[in-house]
Amino acid sequence: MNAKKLFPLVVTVATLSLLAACGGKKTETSTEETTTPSEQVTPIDQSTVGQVTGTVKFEGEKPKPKRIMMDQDPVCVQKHSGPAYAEDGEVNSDGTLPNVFVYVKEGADKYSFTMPTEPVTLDQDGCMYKPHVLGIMVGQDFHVISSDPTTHNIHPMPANNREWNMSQAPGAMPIDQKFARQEIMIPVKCNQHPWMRAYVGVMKNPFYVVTGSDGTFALKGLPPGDYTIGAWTATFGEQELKVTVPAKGTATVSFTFKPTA
Ligand SMILES: [Cu+2]
Repeated sequence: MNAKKLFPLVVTVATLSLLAACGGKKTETSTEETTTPSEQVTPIDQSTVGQVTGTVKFEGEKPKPKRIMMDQDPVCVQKHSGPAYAEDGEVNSDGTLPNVFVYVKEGADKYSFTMPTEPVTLDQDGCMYKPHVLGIMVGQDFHVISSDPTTHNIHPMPANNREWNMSQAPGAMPIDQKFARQEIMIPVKCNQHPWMRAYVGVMKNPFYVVTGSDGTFALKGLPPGDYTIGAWTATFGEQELKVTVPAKGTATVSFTFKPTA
């Protein structure tokens, strides 16, 4: 009888130490003898997963597109057949928003995830970042390339990760970096071309997506349960909504942003 009572206690203590390890410093390695960390997270049952789908809308007067003047670098100008415009503040013609980072903000911490082996690529093309907004997992390879015959300087400006900036001359090797901690969002600038801007969402879970020209999103493969879904925009602020994902089902939510004062 005593042995039976002891067992749950051991599991509880082990779980707490794992939570502590995940919450902050990663330098500690668990020396827990009774169980290994991989046994303490909830595996995802792929036969019951559902999804969250929706649309990000915009209501009110659309901001005027902001013209970018690239005159300081003729190489940048030559890559554009007409005027270039900033992507921040853009509204799709159907009244939805592109470049919104939609992600599972709360509810996924108890699961374990496989790190994608393929890198996330950020290209510099026409002195613009492509893509403008992107998601990446903690520890995943961030692969920066240039399609421009001019020198760029990639400079992420994190609040919760190591800051770095590196120059990339024409024909130089790609730059490969990683982000060690979750952060929504890290702005990236170019020290050579002040208009260049990208945003990187670094996530512990793989449930994130960036809206495109139709403003829709789908977060797939979610175990049934309660989640907080976040929607981040560079210009119109952030929102969050709570949803319940049914087993094998779909929860539908929409976000509506308004012009900022
Ligand atoms: Cu640049």
